[in-house]
Amino acid sequence: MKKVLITGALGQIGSELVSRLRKDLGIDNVIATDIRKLDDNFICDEGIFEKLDVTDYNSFLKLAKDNKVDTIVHLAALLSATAEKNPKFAWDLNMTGLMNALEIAKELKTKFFAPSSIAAYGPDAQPDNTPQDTVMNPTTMYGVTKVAGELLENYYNRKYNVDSRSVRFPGLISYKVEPGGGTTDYAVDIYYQALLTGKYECYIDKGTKMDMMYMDDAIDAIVKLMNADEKRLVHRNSFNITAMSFAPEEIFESIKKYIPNFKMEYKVDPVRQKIAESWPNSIDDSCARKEWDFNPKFDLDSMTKEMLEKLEQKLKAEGKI
Ligand code: AKB
Repeated sequence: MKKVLITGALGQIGSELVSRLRKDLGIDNVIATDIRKLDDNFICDEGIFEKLDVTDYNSFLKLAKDNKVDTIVHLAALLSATAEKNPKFAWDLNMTGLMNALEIAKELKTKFFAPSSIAAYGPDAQPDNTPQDTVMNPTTMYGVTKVAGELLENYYNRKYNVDSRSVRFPGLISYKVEPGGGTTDYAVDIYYQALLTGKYECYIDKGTKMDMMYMDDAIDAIVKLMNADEKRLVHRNSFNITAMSFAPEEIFESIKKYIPNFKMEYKVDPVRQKIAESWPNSIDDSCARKEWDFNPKFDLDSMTKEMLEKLEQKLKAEGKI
């Protein structure tokens, strides 16, 4: 990776990946793009930013070509809960965007990364320690686009030799930019509410376990996979990766170690609860560990410590606490 174009760069992953790659590759070697305009939420605002609708093939191609990029990181997509509200739009955006991005990667011979998700699995998959290669059968539109996307990325690799690589991300937890429209978002909201109000109303039910990861580990994973020796990769699209698996009561207990008066009650949202129940409790990421040395650093308690410290600083700077 020498010069990278990132779509969805104002999102939760994008904003942190842009900062990291600008540090690694130089400020002018990361072209950040998003359908939204640049605003105060965009942390790394010094380098190149272009407005881009990923369903507009010609504009997408022109941007990649004019900037002579050698890597495309395609992050623009709707997440699970939003996709369930508008499945047709989710299919159109997630699949047309991905197909355009892959066509451009083929045309310009670039490397390629687009994330998949634990949402690629459905209720037929073994729920605990879910294997890398097994029955998927997702029951959400988001999951359907993720499985289709994985197959498409493998297809472009086999047929056109596109160097496509991907991971199945679990819920990602970070303090810089909030996620939007996901089922795992509660695990970010809970830290905000712990600091802002001291109480949290959880829309996911007690006992519902899902895989999660701190954003630093997620960004490291993208960089590590993209730099991995191709000869070691048995899999490509997509590797299971996880750092921890917990239910709401476990993250609540972890926060209580630092904020003893923190309170939580449950007000379950049936739509997001159903999505969460259709996903694994915990996935097996041994292939990623073996094939490209994936090795996350944060567990639940070390993440909670860091989240509360960093988020408190941020909320203070914004005058919110
Ligand atoms: C979501 O909840 O939709 C995402 C995901 C697990 O892909 N965070």
